[in-house]
Amino acid sequence: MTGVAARADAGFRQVYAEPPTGRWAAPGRVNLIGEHTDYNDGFVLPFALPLRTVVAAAARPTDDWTVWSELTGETVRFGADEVTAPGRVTGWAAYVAGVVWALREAGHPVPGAWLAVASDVPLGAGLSSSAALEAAVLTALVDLGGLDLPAGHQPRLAQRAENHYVGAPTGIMDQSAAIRCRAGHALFLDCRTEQVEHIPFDLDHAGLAILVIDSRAPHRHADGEYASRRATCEKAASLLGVPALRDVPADALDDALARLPDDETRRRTRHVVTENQRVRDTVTLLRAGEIRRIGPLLTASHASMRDDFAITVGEVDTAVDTALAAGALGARMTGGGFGGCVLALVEAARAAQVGDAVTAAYAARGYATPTRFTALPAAGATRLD
Ligand code: GAF
Repeated sequence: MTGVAARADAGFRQVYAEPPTGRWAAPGRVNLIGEHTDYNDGFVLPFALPLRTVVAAAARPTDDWTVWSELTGETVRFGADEVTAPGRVTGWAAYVAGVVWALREAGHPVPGAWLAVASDVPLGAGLSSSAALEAAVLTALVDLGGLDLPAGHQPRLAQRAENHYVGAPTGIMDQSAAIRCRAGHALFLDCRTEQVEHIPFDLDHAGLAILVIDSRAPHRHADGEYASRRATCEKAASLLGVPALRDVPADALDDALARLPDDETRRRTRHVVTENQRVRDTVTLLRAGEIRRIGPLLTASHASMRDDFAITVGEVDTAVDTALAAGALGARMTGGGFGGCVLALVEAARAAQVGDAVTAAYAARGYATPTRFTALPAAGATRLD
C-alpha cells in the first residue's frame, strides 16, 4: 500500500491502536463541460481525477462515530444526538456527520464507526474535495453496514448531506462524479433523471491531454454568488412557466429571453440554455471519437461563463486566454467559479509549453504562481485492496 491509502491506514492505526477493516476511496473531479446546469435539471460531463480521498474504517458496536483527519490532525467524535438534525457538527467533520445523518434519515441502519481520512484532492481548488469526502465516507459506511443502497441512489443522498447538513446549495454533479465515474470515460449525466452514459474519452490514443491549471485565485464571496445565481435561474424558470431552465429548448431561446424582465436574468438564462446545448454537442462529438473538435465548445463555454453568467475572475480568464494563445485546442474554467481551476485541451506534446506560458503570464500580472497537472479520467468511489 502506498500514497494516500497508506497515510489513511497509518493514521487509523495510530489513532485507534488497531488495523482498519478496509480502505475506501473516492476521487475529485473536473467538469469537462456543463457548468451551473446541474441545479437547473440539465446536463453535465465531468470525469474523475486520479486524486483521491481515502477513508480507512472499521465498524463499532456503539451508536457513535469518531473521525480523524490527516489535514487538521484533529479527531472529532459525534453521537446519535448530533445526527438527529442538521448543523450540530460543524467544520470539516460536518461532511462526515452529514452523510451519517442523511443515511439515517433515509432509514438505513448506519453502523457506528471509527474513521481516518487522508486526501490528495486539494481543498478550495474547485476539484470537489467535499464530494470526494462525502463519497468515500458513504461508500465505507454502506459496505461496513451491508446497507441496501445501490450506487445509482448514493449521489442524491450525499447531495442531501451537503445541502441540508453542511448547508451548501449545490447540485448533484460532484457527488455523481465522485461515485459514478468510470476510468477512461467522461460521465454524461442527465441531472433530472440521473441517467448516465459513460462516454469513452481516450485522450492518450488521440495524442491529447487535459491540462488542469489551479488559478489559485482566492474564492471571493463564492458561496453567496453561487446561491444568487441559483436563485436567479429558479426565478427565470418560474417567470417562463417551466419547472427548470432545462425545459427551455435552445431553438426557443430568443422567445424565452424576450419574456424576461431584465438584462441580468436574460444573460443567466442564456448561459444555462446554451451550456446545456454545448454539453449535448460535446457528447455527440465524443461519441463519434472526435475529441479534437470539442475545443471550440470548451472555449465557448468559458466565454458564456465570463460574459453571461459572470462567474470568472481575472486569474482564470488569463489562464484561458494564455492557454489558447499558446496553442490549446480549447480551454475553460471548471467548477463553481470565482477562482478554482481551468482546464485546457492540448496536444500532449505541448502541455508543458502551454503550462509554462500561463505561469509566465501570471508572473507578468503579479498573480500567485499557478500549479498544474495533466489528468486522465479515473474511476469513481471504490473499496481498495
Ligand atoms: C459546484 C457545485 F457543487 C456543483 O453542483 C455545480 O453546480 C458546479 O459548482 C457548477 O457547475 O461544483
